[in-house]
Amino acid sequence: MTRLITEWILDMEEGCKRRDLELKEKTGLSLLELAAKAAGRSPLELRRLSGDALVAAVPVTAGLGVIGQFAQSVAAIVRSTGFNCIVMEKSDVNGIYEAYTTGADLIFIADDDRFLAMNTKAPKIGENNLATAAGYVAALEAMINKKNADIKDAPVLVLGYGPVGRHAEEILLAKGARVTVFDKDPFQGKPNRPQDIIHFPYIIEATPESAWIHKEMLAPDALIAAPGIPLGLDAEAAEQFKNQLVHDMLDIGTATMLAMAL
Ligand code: PYL
Repeated sequence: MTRLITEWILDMEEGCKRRDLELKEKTGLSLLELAAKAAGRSPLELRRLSGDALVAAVPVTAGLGVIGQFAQSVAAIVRSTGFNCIVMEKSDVNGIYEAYTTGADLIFIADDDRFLAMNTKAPKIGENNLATAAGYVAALEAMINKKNADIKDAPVLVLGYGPVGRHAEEILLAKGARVTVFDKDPFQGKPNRPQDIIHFPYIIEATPESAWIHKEMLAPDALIAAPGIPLGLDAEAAEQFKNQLVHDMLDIGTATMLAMAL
């Protein structure tokens, strides 16, 4: 998993709104609608919950420590879906206690290994790898549906067999897609055939490699949902495919965690 850096999430407040509009254009769904779809919830139910739910983001100093603006970015994403979200001043266990005693219904916390949304009232939890995979598969499916096609029996290529890629494979198979996985690590037991990427119309790009996919490696009408950070497409490919590409640093994973855990 790539560790975020502050410069990638600095514009989260205003960036959220712009990305939400772009998501609606590409998928027909707002971030909240996409998260609800990914979590198997109804957007109306989530909107009803947003009226009185309180969400908290607690900075965590464990391991490599706090990432500047991480908790603030989580809060900005949660607020953009219509929920009230506070960033606790205290960190770690003290911050969790402060959030709990303030009455938070959901607490977002992340160390270097795990990013969670913990429900304080019910045994429900949002976990970022699973939520990101579900959110991006839902985005790919929505883009496919927008072209009057169906993900069932569709050939989908998953690039990268890490935690997100594995969850994406499982979710895609459950939807009846025909899944192929490429990974460059021979120990993952998956082939690595970059030259064959061009044969796939639908792609989940879940590698931590930056700018390794060039425009001539992609089918012209390819639809790409890219949870991997940094983005695997190089700048030229990202520009050429910008209307067929869904990618962000934190938004879809965080919103889907919220929908899964509330
Ligand atoms: C959750 C993100 C998505 C991609 N990589 C994951 C990452 O950067 N994890 C580390 C998060 C550390 C947060 C730090 C803080 O500011 O609370 N402990």
